[in-house]
Amino acid sequence: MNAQLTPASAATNPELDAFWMPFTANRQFKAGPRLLAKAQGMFYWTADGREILDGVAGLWCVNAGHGRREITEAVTRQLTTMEFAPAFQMGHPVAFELANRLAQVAPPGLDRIFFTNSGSESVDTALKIALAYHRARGAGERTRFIGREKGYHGVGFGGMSVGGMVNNRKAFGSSMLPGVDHLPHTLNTEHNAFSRGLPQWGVHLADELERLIALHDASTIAAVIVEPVSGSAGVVLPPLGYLKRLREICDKHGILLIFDEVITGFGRVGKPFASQAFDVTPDLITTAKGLTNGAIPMGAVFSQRKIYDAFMQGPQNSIELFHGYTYSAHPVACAAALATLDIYVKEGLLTRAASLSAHWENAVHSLKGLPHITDLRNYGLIGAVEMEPRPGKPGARAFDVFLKCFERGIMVRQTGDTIAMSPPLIIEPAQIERLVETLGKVIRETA
Ligand code: PXG
Repeated sequence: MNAQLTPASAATNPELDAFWMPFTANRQFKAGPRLLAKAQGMFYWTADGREILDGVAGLWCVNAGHGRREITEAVTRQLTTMEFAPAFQMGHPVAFELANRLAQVAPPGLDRIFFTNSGSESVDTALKIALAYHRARGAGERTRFIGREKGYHGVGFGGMSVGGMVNNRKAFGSSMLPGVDHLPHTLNTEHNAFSRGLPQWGVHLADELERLIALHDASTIAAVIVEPVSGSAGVVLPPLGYLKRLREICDKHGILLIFDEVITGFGRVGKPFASQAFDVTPDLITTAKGLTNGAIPMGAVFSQRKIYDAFMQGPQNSIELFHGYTYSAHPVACAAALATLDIYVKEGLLTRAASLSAHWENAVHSLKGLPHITDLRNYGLIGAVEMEPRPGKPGARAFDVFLKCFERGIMVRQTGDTIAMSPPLIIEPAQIERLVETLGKVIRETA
């Protein structure tokens, strides 16, 4: 670690200038940087040696905890054997092995896997597959997408367009996909504040899809894309029965249903995928993050076999889908994902959140009554604390809580006036206590 990059000297440190940081208040950060230098298990350590309990699995990705030796070894082995191989008109065994393994944990029927390098790429890939699928079946006029307010589907032009987080859209003017409409979001603190688990109220919000279909006509709509549980917008849960209702409406009108499981995939909600937890099977699932435990960038789109099969026509030597990335099925990423899956299966991590969720729920809801808390939400190993905004300063209160939490040795996420938590799935009950108690103390102090 470069000694010059310590927080004490960083305020005027020109070494911090060149990195244009993503989704970050660059000037605020560079005036008082929060530098992480090391990680193991449930913890990070800062550049100046402080231990930080990881309450967000990095960014919802390090599900098996940090520093997993098996992943390091698999990556090292693959790098020394073959660091790269093209996946265009060529193949390598690790990619096929990984796809087969993923097909085994996928919800029924979603056993055709397209590899990408991130959640954003997975989303753009799924949207393109949806368009091309309809076209391949003679329904090329199905070009519209329906997303949802507060949805987050990454930052590509496709994902941004179907997404519904205003700040992620407004600087980019009209440069959105045409023909996109949005369902209303399902966050309602008037009816559902302090719900434990899924909110009871709001299944009727799915019927808004019928309204949008009536407006645009089903024959123009390719797909509906939603996160089963949205994370980035501050943890928005589906009301009981809501996702099933969406599925029914899509089926009725021949519209594909895409679940964006970039955060819910790989055990976050107590089953391998949220699709299984909610017992709703979409046509396409987008994933990334937990796929490789965050160790190497990788994403994957899970497709119903019927969709893949619809492409397998025409001359044998013609390319069926004109889409892919240089690093699709990168061998090192594949090796990381295989080692990650081994850990998940061996340690029962794809379902561990289910056994911890009652404890987690009680811990999160123990914060009820603290100053300025307007809602608490939880599902699987996801939790959110919603705070009343300071007058005229949206986001300021939760940002202060986030900063102070870091000083006190826990890492949480702030979005708007919501604090979100999504710890590694290896978290122990005593660490849940520590996380939530520290957060509670900070909230009291910040009041
Ligand atoms: N879809 C969903 C549902 C996501 O949550 C993406 C797509 C994009 O993935 P990439 O790999 O392109 O970033 C995401 C990303 C947060 C947070 O704190 C969430 C994400 C990213 C960064 C922060 O909630 N999700």
